[in-house]
Amino acid sequence: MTSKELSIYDYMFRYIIVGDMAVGKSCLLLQFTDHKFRHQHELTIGVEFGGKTIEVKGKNIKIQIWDTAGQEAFQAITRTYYKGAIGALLVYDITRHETFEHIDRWLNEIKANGSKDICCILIGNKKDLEDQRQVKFEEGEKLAKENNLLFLETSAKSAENVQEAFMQTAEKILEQITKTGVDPTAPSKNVKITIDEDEEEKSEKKKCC
Ligand SMILES: Nc1nc2c(ncn2[C@@H]2O[C@H](COP(=O)(O)OP(=O)(O)O)[C@@H](O)[C@H]2O)c(=O)[nH]1
Ligand SMILES: [Mg+2]
Repeated sequence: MTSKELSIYDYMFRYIIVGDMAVGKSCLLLQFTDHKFRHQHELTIGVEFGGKTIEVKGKNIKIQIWDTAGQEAFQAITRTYYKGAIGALLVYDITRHETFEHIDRWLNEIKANGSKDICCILIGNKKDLEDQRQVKFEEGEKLAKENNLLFLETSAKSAENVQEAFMQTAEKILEQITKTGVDPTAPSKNVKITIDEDEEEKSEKKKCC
């Protein structure tokens, strides 16, 4: 554990990463936390975690990230995964247009299962593979605007915009907290890792950001 991780933090933000299989979710997480890139696509069953403390506007913010770790293949992500998350990275692969077409579906999942305060960023990953691009920058930008999402194109390989994606989201969450005076990340609202089958608010549709 580094000294930075041990330092006291002002807020803890839990993020989730969603998107089709192999768009680079786990690589984005690894690049953010460890500044590393892995070439192999690893399928892990369950949920993977990553965390790092960053400084945003003078505040120490511990970002804890949950990764779907392969469950996206079976569309079996449980509601527990979404509960208590205040940030969401919606990832598609700029070299596979179908992954972009599925963003709507992921957005609906977040709206149906996530908190109404969740702040979402749309991410077009694999920006380094420009010669294989199937999704134009403008397409991503337009979808983000329509749904009130932040937007960035990233490369988990070259690290371009990876830190920024987490930073920009944290900044927006912090802004929201400052504006409303309500801290939606207060410990009582955070979800512990338990099987939670309650049906409260199930049918309620929620807005993203
Ligand atoms: N060129 C390139 N390859 C990437 C990038 N991000 C991920 N990959 C590759 O895409 C594959 C899937 O990545 P992974 O993070 O496991 O995807 P996940 O299923 O969404 O978690 C792996 O082979 C990675 O090496 C990127 O930004 N650029
Ligand atoms: Mg993965």
